[in-house]
Amino acid sequence: MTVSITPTGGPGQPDPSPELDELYRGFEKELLVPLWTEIGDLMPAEPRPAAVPHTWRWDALLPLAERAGDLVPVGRGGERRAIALANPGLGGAPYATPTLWAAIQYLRPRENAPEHRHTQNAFRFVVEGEGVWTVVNGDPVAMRRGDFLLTPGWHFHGHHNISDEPMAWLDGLDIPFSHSMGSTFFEFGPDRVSDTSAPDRSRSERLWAHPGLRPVSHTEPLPNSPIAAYRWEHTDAALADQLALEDEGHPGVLEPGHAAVRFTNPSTGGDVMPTIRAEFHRLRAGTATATRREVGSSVWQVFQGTGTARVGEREWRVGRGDLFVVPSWVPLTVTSDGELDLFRFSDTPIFERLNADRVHVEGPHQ
Ligand code: 1HN
Repeated sequence: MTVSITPTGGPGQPDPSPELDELYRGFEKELLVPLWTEIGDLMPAEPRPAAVPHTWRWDALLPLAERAGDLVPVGRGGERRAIALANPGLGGAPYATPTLWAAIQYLRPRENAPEHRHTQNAFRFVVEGEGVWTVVNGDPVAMRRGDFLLTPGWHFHGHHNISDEPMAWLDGLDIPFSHSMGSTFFEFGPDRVSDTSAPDRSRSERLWAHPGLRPVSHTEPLPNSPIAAYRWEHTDAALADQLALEDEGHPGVLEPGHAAVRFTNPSTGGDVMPTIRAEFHRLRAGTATATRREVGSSVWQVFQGTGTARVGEREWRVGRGDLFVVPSWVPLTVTSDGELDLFRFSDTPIFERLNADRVHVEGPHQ
């Protein structure tokens, strides 16, 4: 590894001279870099993320995942048939953003993906299909369309498909964050998921997923939500009720025509996991959101409906399953055609914890 110092000239910079060149070669030899040649890049007036706005089409992802299903086995070693979104601004790394991993994972009929655990936090979101159970610390959890499922860090987990149909879903993890911070641990579990029972509800849901009720045996705050699956019927009802309340003249929606809910940890009321925020948004037909910019990055997936996503200078028509990335501080506006449902996850809890979060909202563009 070498460093290379380039005089930048301009205000506050020393005049070029042979002595200055010699000083800079001395710095390079000792692996030293002065602030004054780097400050413009290191301290921009506002965030200048390396990640760029980008979209991935479900219609392109799914056939490739199916083909991977034909050609690539699932088992010990590779662990998962997961195919990551690589942001074009991040040098080919399998990272959607500098902190977040997003992948399509594919499991064929009767396949069984081995158990392991890692310190990265993970979730699944199901845009279509059913038939897979993910077993999290021994608790079998059904995966069905619209469900949001948690695998917090250091929980053993494996997946198995009990059905005659393949299933694809979205995986989200904080892998890039963990990798760049050097905080990753990983451990193999059994080579196959051994509990292949297929209960309708997980034990975690039976204990924790009753509205506004927590077991009195567990009153301490937990670092991760103990709810392994947030079911679509609850998310859908919460969004529908927000819009119905708006119709009746009562508050609750995020902004006119825009209902939004956040998945929370019932033991704290905070985010589901320490590094990942997850939300669901519903826009009435013909609604434009305000234009928001936020510190931290997010990934969105259209669940149903069609509309337009404008991210910075980019604009795409998006529909079911399509994913798009919003880098830090890049403005986002979403506009619906008919009713539009979107799942969103972000790294915001990291920045909130570090007191580095900022949000800027520009008036609605209705
Ligand atoms: C993992 O364990 C899963 O459990 C998905 O489904 C994606 C990417 C990197 C490392 C572990 C899963 C992963 C992963």
